[in-house]
Amino acid sequence: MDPIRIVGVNFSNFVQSALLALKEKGATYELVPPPSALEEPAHLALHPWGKIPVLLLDGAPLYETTAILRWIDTALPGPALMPTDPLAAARAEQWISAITSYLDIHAIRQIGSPMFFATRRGEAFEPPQAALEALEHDLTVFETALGHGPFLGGDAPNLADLLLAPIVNAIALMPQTRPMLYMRPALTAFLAAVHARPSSEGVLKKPA
Ligand SMILES: N[C@@H](CCC(=O)N[C@@H](CS)C(=O)NCC(=O)O)C(=O)O
Repeated sequence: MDPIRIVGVNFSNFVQSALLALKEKGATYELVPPPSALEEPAHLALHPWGKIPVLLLDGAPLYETTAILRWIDTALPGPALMPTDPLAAARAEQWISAITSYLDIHAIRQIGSPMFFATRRGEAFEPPQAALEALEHDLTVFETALGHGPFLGGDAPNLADLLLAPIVNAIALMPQTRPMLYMRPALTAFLAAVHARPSSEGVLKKPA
């Protein structure tokens, strides 16, 4: 088998989740850049919706982050990243869906991404008020969920935690959202626990 390749860039939260999962499994991998702009044919041949990450297995693409995470967890040796208890597994699925359907949209698609590209163009960016309000709500829910932490999975991270970690890290890195995170002790402890794991080294930029 060829080495596991992740097509993407290291500042994407979903790419970071895939890399964290591979590192938690102790797997070796290569992060390779997309073969073209995401909307051009070479990349669309790997991901028809023009997104990252894509996992390349002997050249064959697997896309959508949750599918990639599932493959990493079930195909590779190393610690299990999903609970076996049916209710705990369903609870982790609940968080995976909430993170990708709500938190990612408000924190990254509506704030982080446009801010990143505006900054690259040398332009100012003010997060939309509606996105900030929705993010407040999301963070309040996750603050309660992490009450028995430090992870959603308890003492060790599960796949939901690996999706949550890059988004919470991005919130900590952005001056406009940072206070919303550090006013919440469970989310603050979650981020500290994420950075205490070797898997985060070289994947997640440490907030100052
Ligand atoms: N549903 C996709 C979403 C992936 C996604 O939105 N990736 C972002 C990077 S974090 C991306 O490709 N953005 C580029 C774009 O939308 O043009 C998944 O779960 O993998």
